[in-house]
Amino acid sequence: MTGGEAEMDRARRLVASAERIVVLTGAGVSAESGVPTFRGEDGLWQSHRPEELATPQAFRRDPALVWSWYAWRRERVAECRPNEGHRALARLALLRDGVTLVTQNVDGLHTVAAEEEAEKLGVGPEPAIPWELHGSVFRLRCSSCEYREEHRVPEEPEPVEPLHCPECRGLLRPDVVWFGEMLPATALDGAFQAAREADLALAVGTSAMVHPAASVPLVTADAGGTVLEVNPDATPLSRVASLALRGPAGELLPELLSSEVTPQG
Ligand code: BJW
Ligand code: ZN
Repeated sequence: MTGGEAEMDRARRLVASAERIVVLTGAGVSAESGVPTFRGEDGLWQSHRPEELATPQAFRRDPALVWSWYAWRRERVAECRPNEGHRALARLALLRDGVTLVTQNVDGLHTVAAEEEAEKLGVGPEPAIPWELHGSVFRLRCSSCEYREEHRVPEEPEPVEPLHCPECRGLLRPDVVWFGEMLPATALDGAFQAAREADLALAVGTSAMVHPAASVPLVTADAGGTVLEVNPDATPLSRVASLALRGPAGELLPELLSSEVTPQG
């Protein structure tokens, strides 16, 4: 057995022996679907400054700039499909009890995978729908009131200026979480409760730089659980991880989870 095979074998045993698993994903899980990451060599932050685009101050300063950047990303993401990594995680959550998916991604690809894999298995998708800690580019919310709406890519080109709220005429904005903003309370509570109860945290494709999301696996570790990382590169989580599988999630997750996600009998 090579080093890589021995590690995969250990990782598979960790998954098999865990009663409750919390999975935290980041942009890397969608990289093989064609969604750009944030901090890598080809990441979005190489060509865009986060503080000019992903803060409430940026939106107040130049709403049209922020609006059009998200319209561009929404169009790009709408063309992407879940990869084998999303699908393996969806099947894990659908076929085993005690699995909670938590994502920082705003691309909705875990939900598409949940719906498509659930349909193949003839079950409901709910157990594989993730807690979305940073929102979704496919929803808008009002910057002044509580109004929210679904927002798919329109047939016509997107307007270049933000739309207005039908209830209060305030500016609509993407329903994502910018730096300095609170995360949605229900998702945050769901994620951290799962993290406290889990005996295994699987951290996939996240640089683990952005808190509080990056604390999810740390909470599991603090409660005595094990952390398993899937990422081509080391991250701040690597020091608490019992094991790291180094490589792309779209290849490693199906291998890691194959015995879990193949329906028996
Ligand atoms: C692969 C791969 C392959 C490649 N397979 N892997 C504690 C300490 C210091 C600062 C803070 C702290 N707590 C809070 C803060 C402040 C701040 C923060 O964390 N700052 C740090 C950056 C220093 N946090 C916040 O502001 C948060 N809010 C908050 O704390 O509110 C509290 C509050 C209290 C009281 C009043 C008010 C507020 C909010 C954070 C919101 C983050 N938003 C963004 C944008 C979302 C919308 C959008 O998409 O535009 O979320 S930023 C961006 O980073 C996005 C991501 O979800 C997030 C994480 O990035 P992720 O997913 O890890 O991606 P990358 O690109 O960083 O990494 C990709 C990884 O994949 C790499 O490791 C690759 O190696 C790997 N990879 N290919 C597997 N094929
Ligand atoms: Zn409003």
